[in-house]
Amino acid sequence: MSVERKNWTVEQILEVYNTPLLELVNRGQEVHRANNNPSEVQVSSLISIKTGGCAEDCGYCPQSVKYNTGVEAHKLMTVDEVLGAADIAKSNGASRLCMGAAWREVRDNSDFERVLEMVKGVNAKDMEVCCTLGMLTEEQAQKLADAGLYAYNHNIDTSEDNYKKIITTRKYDDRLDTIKNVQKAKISVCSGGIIGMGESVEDRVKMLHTLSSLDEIPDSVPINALVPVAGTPMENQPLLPIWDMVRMIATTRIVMPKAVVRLSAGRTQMSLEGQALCFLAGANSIFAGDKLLTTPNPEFNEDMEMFRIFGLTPRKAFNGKGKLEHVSADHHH
Ligand code: SAM
Ligand code: DTB
Ligand code: SF4
Repeated sequence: MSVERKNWTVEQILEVYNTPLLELVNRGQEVHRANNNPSEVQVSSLISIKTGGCAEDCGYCPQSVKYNTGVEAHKLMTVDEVLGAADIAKSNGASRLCMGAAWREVRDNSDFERVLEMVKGVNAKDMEVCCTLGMLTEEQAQKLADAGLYAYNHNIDTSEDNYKKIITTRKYDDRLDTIKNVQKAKISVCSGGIIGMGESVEDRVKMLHTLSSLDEIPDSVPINALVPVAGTPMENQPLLPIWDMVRMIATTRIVMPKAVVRLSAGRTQMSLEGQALCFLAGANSIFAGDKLLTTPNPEFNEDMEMFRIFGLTPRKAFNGKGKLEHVSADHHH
C-alpha cells in the first residue's frame, strides 16, 4: 500500500507548520476530507507482551534498564494470555492489536517463535495485527509477514540530529534499515515520533521530512506527546502545549494526506476540546484501552463517549475491505 507523494522540502514543511493556527487546522481538515472519510477513526489497542528490562537507553522510555522508573522486568507473555487480551480488545471495538516488546532487537530464539504464534492467533480473529519489537532483519520481517503480520511499528522519534542526544545505544540509520526490511516483506509500516522532549520546531519538521521521503510513505504515523516518567532523563520536561500537538497533527496530515495519523501517547493530559481540535486538524486514529505500554491512557468508555459527542465511528479492520483482499494483495504476489 503506497500513498501519494509530493516531494516536500524541509522549508516547505516548516512553512506549513508555521501557518496561523486556525488556517492550519482548516487546511489539515480540507486535506483530510479530500483523502479520507472524516468521520472514521481507526482504533488500536496496545498490549505490552514483554515489559521492562530493555538494554537501550532511550531517554524518554520507562522500560530502559538504565533508569529507575519502578517498571519491573517481566518475561514474554504466553500465547494464551495474549489471545485472551485480543478477545477483550476486539469486543471493545478495536480493529487493530499492537503487541509491544521492550527489546533492542528481535533474536532468533524461542521467544520469537512464540511471537509468531501470537501473530497467527490474533490474525485468525480477523484483527489487524501489529508488532513493535525493536530492530528486525529482512528474514525476521519475512517470518512475521508469513505468520500474517499486517503492520510493524518502528518510530524514528525525532530528527536525525536530535536522535543522538536522546539515544546513544543505536543509530538513526539502524531505525531506517529496519523500516526498509519491513517494507521489503510488504508489511504495512507504522512510523512516527514523540514531541515535547525539548526538541526544536526544526527537529519536528525534519522528522516529518524523513518520513515523507522514505521509499514508501508510512501507512500510519503515530504522533506521541511525551509522557514524562519519573526516573527518566525527561522526567522534568514541561507539559506539551496542546497547540503544538494540533500543529504537528495538521502538518503531518498535509504532508502525508492518505496516512493514518494517530493521536497517540499523552491523551490523558488533553481536554476533550483539545482532542477535538486534533481530529479537526486531521488525526484519524487513537490507541484505546486504559493503558498504553506502561503508562495510563483514557478509559475505553470515556473514549467511546468522546466519539459519541464528536460523531465519530471506529473504522472496521482492513478498512472494511476484508482480510483476504489484503492478504492476496500484500503477501502472495
Ligand atoms: N522497543 C521497541 C522500540 O523501541 O521500537 C518497541 C517499543 S517502544 C516503547 C515504542 C515507542 O514508544 C517508542 O519508539 C516511542 O516512540 C514510544 N514511547 C516510549 N516511551 C514513551 C513516552 N514516555 N512518551 C511517549 N512515547 C513513548
Ligand atoms: C507509539 O507510537 N506509541 C505507543 C506504540 N507506538 C507502541 C507506545 C507509547 C508508549 C508510552 C509510554 C508507555 O506507556 O510506556
Ligand atoms: Fe527499549 Fe523501545 Fe524503550 Fe527504547 S523505546 S528503551 S528500545 S523499549
